This record gives sequence, C-alpha cells and structure tokens, in this order.
Amino acid sequence: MSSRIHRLNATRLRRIPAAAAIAVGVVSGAASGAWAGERADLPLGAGWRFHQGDVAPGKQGGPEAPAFNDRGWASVSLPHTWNHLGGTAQRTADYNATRGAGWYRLRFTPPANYAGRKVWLQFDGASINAEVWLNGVKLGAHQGAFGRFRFDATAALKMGKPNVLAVRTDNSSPAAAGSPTAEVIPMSGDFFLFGGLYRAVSLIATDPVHIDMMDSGGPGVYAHTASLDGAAGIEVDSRVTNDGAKAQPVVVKTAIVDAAGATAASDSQPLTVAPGTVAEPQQTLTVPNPHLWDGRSDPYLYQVVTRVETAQGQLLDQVTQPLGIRSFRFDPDQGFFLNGKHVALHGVSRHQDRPGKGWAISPADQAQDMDIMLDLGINTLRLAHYQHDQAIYDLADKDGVVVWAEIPLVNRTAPETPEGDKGVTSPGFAANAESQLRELIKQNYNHPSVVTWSIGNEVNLMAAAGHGVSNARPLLTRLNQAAYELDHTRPTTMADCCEPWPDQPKPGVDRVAEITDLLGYNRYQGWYYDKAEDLGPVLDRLHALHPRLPLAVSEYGAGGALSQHTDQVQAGTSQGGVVYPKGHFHPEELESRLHEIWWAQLKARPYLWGTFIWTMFDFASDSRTEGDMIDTNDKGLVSYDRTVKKDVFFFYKADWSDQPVLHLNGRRYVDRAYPVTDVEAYSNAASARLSLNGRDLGAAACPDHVCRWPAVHLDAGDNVLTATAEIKGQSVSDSITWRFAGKPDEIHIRAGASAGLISAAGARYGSDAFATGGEPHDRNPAPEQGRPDKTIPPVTGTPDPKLYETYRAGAFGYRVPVPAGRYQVTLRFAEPMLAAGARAFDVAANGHVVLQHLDVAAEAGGPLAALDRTVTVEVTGDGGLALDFRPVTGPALVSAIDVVPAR
Ligand code: GCB
Repeated sequence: MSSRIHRLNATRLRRIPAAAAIAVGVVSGAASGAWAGERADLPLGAGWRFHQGDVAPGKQGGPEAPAFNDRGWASVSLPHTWNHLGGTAQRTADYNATRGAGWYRLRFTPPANYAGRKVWLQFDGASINAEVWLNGVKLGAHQGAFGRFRFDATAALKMGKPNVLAVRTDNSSPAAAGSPTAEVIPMSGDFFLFGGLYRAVSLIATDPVHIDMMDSGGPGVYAHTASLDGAAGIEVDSRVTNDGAKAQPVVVKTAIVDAAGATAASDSQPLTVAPGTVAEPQQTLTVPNPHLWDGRSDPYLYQVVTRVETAQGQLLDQVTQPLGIRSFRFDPDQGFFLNGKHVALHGVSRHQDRPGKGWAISPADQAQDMDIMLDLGINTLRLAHYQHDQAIYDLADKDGVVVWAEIPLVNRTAPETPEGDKGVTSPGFAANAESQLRELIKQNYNHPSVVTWSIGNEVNLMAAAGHGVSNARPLLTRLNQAAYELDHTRPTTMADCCEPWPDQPKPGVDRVAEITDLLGYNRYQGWYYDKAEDLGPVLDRLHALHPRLPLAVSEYGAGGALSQHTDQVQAGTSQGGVVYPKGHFHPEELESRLHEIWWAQLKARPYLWGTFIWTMFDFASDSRTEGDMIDTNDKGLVSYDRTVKKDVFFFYKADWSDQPVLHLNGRRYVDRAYPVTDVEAYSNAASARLSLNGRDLGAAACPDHVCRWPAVHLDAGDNVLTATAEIKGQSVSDSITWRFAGKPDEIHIRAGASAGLISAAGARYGSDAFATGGEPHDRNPAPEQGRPDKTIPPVTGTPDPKLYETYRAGAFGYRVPVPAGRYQVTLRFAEPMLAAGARAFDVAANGHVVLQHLDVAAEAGGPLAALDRTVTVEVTGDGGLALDFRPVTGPALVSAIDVVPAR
C-alpha cells in the first residue's frame, strides 16, 4: 500500500473513508451522489411502530403485509424493549414482564445511492427470536437474543419509494409448551430476557463485490498475531464475496495502521473472484518493532484496513478492524501472563440491563458502565452470560481490559421436556448453541481484549438442585471443538458451580471439568452455603484435584440492599445474626464484610488466573424477591441505576485503583441503634484520623485497606464523623452524619437477629452485637425467606413475639459497653422446642451467677412462651457489663438483653 491511510477515529463498520486520503465521515441516509465504493450505513433507529403481542390478520393481511394498518400502534425508537422490571421495592405502574411476541414496523425510503448495490439489513441484536419481512417478502429468521445478524435485502428493496420493514420478535419462555424458543439457549437463568429490537438496526449498501456480509454476523476480515519475536507476524484472513454476474479480478490491499495513522505494514494480493463465490485470501504482514497492547497500562491499538479494489485501483469495499498485538498465556500454578509479564487479573462480571431501559441501552450507557468499572480499578471483565453489544468490547480494547466472552449456555444443556430435564441434548438445541458460539467468535475475533471463549455457565445446576439429570459432556465437548476450529488462538473456558467431589458423587450430576482449557468456579461460600473462610481451602482442594488446569473464580458475591443495615457483622464467624440469601434482609454491611473475607483469601492464591466479582451492577431477575427489592439480584457493587456505589465498591477501589480512596462506611445506616459502635473506613492510606462532632478520636492503621476505630461513643442527636488521611502526598477526607436518638446509657440487644426492631413499648433494639461464642438462630426463618409459614405459632405471653423468635445458643458471652453504674439487666427468653427438664443453664454478670439452673420451659410453662428475668448489676471501672451464659444441660440461650440504668 503506497499512500498513508489517515487515522480513523472510530473503528467499526460505520465510519469508513472512501479512499485512503479522505477524512472520516458517516455516510448518512440523506446522502446522495456518486457511488464512491464506500459502504453506506443508514441507521434505522427512528420512526418505528410497535405492538406488543400478535395481531390477527385483517383484510390487508398481518403486520408483515405492507398494507397493514399500524396507525394504532405505539411510536417508538430503537433501541427498544417492552419489558420493564427490576430495581424497585414494589411493582411500578409500568411494570411489564410479559414474554411473547412483539411486532415492529418501519416505513423508510432508501437513499438514492443505494441503487444498483447490494443492500443488507443488519440487526445488532433482537430478542429472542426474530422474523423479518421487507415489503411483505420474508427475508429470514434468527434465533438467539445476543448475536448480530444480517439479511440480504437487495431483491425485496424498492428504490426511490417507501419500503415497509416488519419484524416479529419473540421472547417467549422456553419452558412454555410449544414455545418457539424451546431449543434456543439459554433455557433458564438468573436474569430476565428482555424482548424486542433492543440494539441498533441498520441498512448497509455495498458493491456486489464486497467483503463478506453473511459470515455469521462477522466483519469478514479476521486478523491475529501469528508470531511475535521482535517483529510481529500478523495473519489476516479475509472473505471476498462476488454477488455479481461475472468473474471479478480484484486486489485485496491490507494495511496495518498505527495509532498515529502511519502504515506499519501492508500487503496486496491480486485474485479473481468467480461469480457467486467467496474468495478467502490470506495475507501475512510483518510489523517491525510492534507497540504491544499491554492491558490497562498501555492499551495500544493498531487498525487493520482491508480494501478490495479493482485491478484499476477503484475501491469496491473496505473494512476496518481493531488490532492489538499481544501474547498471553495461562499457567495452572502462576496464573495469567500478558506479553510475558504476570498480571493478577481482578475484575467483575457485568449484565447489560438498566432500570427503565432493560437491555435497550445507549452507547452513552455503555461508556458510563465502563467508566465506573475503570474507576473501580478492574483489569478484567466477564461479559456474562452472553454476547454483549460491540460497544463494550470496543471500550475494553481501548481501555486495556482483559475480557472473558461467553455464550448463554446456562443451567442446563437440554431442552425442557414434559417430564423435566432428561439430559438429552436435542439436535436443534445443539445447533443453536453452536450457532451462538460461532456468532460470538466471528463477531469478536478481532478484539484484542478477548482472551478466552466461555462455552457455558453452571450447566449442571438444575441437576445439582435435583431437577432432572445433567449429561453435559457431549455438548460441551462438541462446543469446545467448534471453538478451536473457529479460533485456534484463544483457549476455551467455562464457569462451573457443581462439580461433585470424587468421594461424594452426586447421581445425575456429571463432572464437566477438564473439557475446556481453563475453568472458572462460581463460589458462594458464606452466602449460599458453608462459611466465608472456607473459600480458600475449597479452591486449594479444587486446584489439587485439577493440577494442570488453570483456574479462576468466575463468580463470588453477596446481596447488599441500600436500605438494610445491621450493627455488627462478623459473617463467617458466629457473630451477628442470621441472614438468608433468599430472604428479605440483605444488610449492606454483610456484603462488605463477606468481600473482605473472600478477597483476603483470593489475593493470597496466585495460582488463580482471574477473579470476577458477581456482579458489578444490580440486575433484573424476575425469579427474585429479596433484600429491599423485587425482581432484582442485588449482588452489585453499584445500584441498578448506577447512582449509588455501595460501601464494598470502595473496599476494592482502595486495593485496585491508583486513586486516593478514603470512604467512611455505613453512610446509609444513619439512625443508629447503639450508642457505642465501631467506625470503619475503606482506604489505601497507611492510616487515617477520625473526628466526631469536631473531637479528635485519633488515628487508626488501615491494614488490608480497612481502617477501624473500635467502640466509638456517639453523642445524642447528630454525629458528624470526619476521616482524614494523607495518600501519596494528597490530603483526603470524607464525612458522614449519623444520628443517635436513644439514651446514651441504655443498650437493647436483639440476640441472634441481623436486623434491629422497635418493641411495642418503643424500645429500639439493635441487631445482635457484642457477643462472643455461641451461634445465632432463628426459630421462624420462613417469613425472612419470603415464604410465610403460618404453621409456626408465635411466642405467647408477650406483645413482642418477634423479639423472641431469634436467639443465640451455646456457651457464649456478651460484653456490653456501658459506663460504670447500677443497671437493671432484663434477659428475655423463649424455649424454642424442648420440654421442661431438657435444658438448663446459668447466667453470670461480671463473674457473679445471677440466674442459676434456669429451665426456661419449666418456668414459662412450656416452649414458645416468653420468660423475662430482671437482675440488678453494679458495673465498676470501664470494662462494661460481662454476661456469661453457661450451659448445664443442653446449650444456653437468650433472645434479648436490655441494659438500663437502675433508677
Ligand atoms: C450463579 C449464576 C448467576 C447468578 C448467581 C447468583 O452462580 O451463574 O447467573 O446470578 O449465581 O447471584 O446466584
């Protein structure tokens, strides 16, 4: 290539110069004039009519018929979805979770310069299935919500006249009898499948001789770094289609253009393309001294510009693709290496929806998501559980974020049958999974950010949960092979949930490890199961089980509700109260605490090639009623509307980002239950200083990015807490305001509970705090789980039965931080299940036994009856009140503790 190609400021199909030296320009639909060989790209975003559901054909036919009257339909613009859910506490007036058909119609007149060209309709995504008619002619159908697809519209298009485009989308649930999506992955999943034309649609014109438009939605030019050894050998495989009537001699000119617009390498290949065929020229270009794409530190991009010209030099078509020259590898013991250097990949998983818009998000939304993730300090991103819009892969290329890309093979590998999942992958199901994989790989092949193709997520989950059997290996093996054939440069991976331990086989659940080159484990120790501290040992065991398999943690996370709070969170230990992962109480503080425990363990395991928090943003899932929202998975570090960064966001930012971070936690827990509490901040300072209402409370060190000031005594009324620190020579500060409306010398503890409560008499109980030993219990977990169970009778003999439903049990103590003085201590009990004589214990206050051989059932007249005992205790010195519960027969227990001054 002789002349220099000017720098293109956008890569993909939409902005392509006609000739090497002209400025970048979008060819608008209104443009007319001579055909100059450039592709024309007319966005079809505005002016659509929409109708939810099917329509009985009238005299003029159905909506696909050009004469159909759609005047009563809604006016919409793309991107669009009719579904609306998630992110709210109640159903809103515009709530819409209906799955089924959605019709779209558009009248448009093609630009004059489309005449005599090939014209293509391109859909960047349509959910889940789409059927497309142009002027009543059916152009085709597509199955799968996430891939780009195109149809040849040339024959049906009318030049110079209005055309009518009709699209029927269908997001029916695959489980519905006879559903058209019965063999379209995913079969199910913890995310809502929004329906409609939720990504861009455009009308593209090319010369009859063009770079292939019908290659599974791919760009038709595929470049990879074949060798990297001082110089880079870039292999470029193109597909040149001749839809004309006669053989066409062409020259395929490929240039690699650097970021400054200079040609770094070029090659020309003459060939003749027979009519009705696709030629596949291969070109190898050498870039001397390549500037590497080096992740976030230096995401340098080249562009591959492929031009198809006539032998006389007239441009027929041109495609520009991104190129990042890099090498990478995965090691089972040492993790990930980019360009020969180890990089500890830490990041998040992201779903693509937002409140109000669902999946129909804008380029600005994509950019905002990436900005928030970069602010957090990610260097890797799992685009779960499907192909996302091209915009986000482009941003990942540009920003140096290493991407895990995946297909929506989720929860199962077989269609629903009337008898449930029989583990039999039907041919149609397998073909659809393979076609979605082909689209993913073809469409994203050129993104340097992508380092691995994932072929599935938790494919044996349903079987592990007892719903049918999983026989995933045959399909996974086939998909793995298909991925190699489509791309031999990237390893495959998948996310596993449910691998049975060799010594604990689970009937019906097959082992899916060691099919793909890499593996991710989705782990929820301390949230759905086990204890948070078990995560590391479990991973070590899996690493030992698969010593040659590079492992990642593809998911870990916990729910965090912005309006729900707890006083003392020591998840994974016996402190704090019970929290139900599927329940209505997801205190924000617990999400933070679990991540602190998890991250310490993940960071200490260099064999992991990557870690991915589940998830970056809350997202819509209509199967969930949890925390403070309906239809929402609240495991995000950031709220569904992207406006609130939960405390835990700053824990990771303090570790991952170069920015100074000092963030006081608990800013949303304003009305405090206890007059004495720990104060915490997340920071990358070595230490920070705290003041309360202007009084200096001293400096605290910030080990592992957590600064803690224990047992801070709050003032009555407002408490302005201000933390200050010096970070890399910069002074930073953060302030929050808490309120304490109780009495400074009274403490009311709700034992065993993670939430506080206000009693019938108006006493404000905090959640379980100040305890050591024992275990929290909830006698009546059902309401918290969202399944009220009326069969559990309330505790009698009290106006506050709920206060007696939770309890701490075992051998345990409380260290209640009250100043010296005389106190009335009321201990509240209810025997949950045992008869009189089955349980007895002593209670000591500051070393003196105050209740001896207490048999709650005997004294209350049976189980489930409230029993209160009040004792007077003298507290001397500043050690507070020590209460010890000592078992005599069976475990000791207590439901609530009130400490008030004896008056
Ligand atoms: C998983 C799934 C993911 C869910 C997540 C959760 O393991 O892969 O789709 O959303 O757990 O939050 O339970």
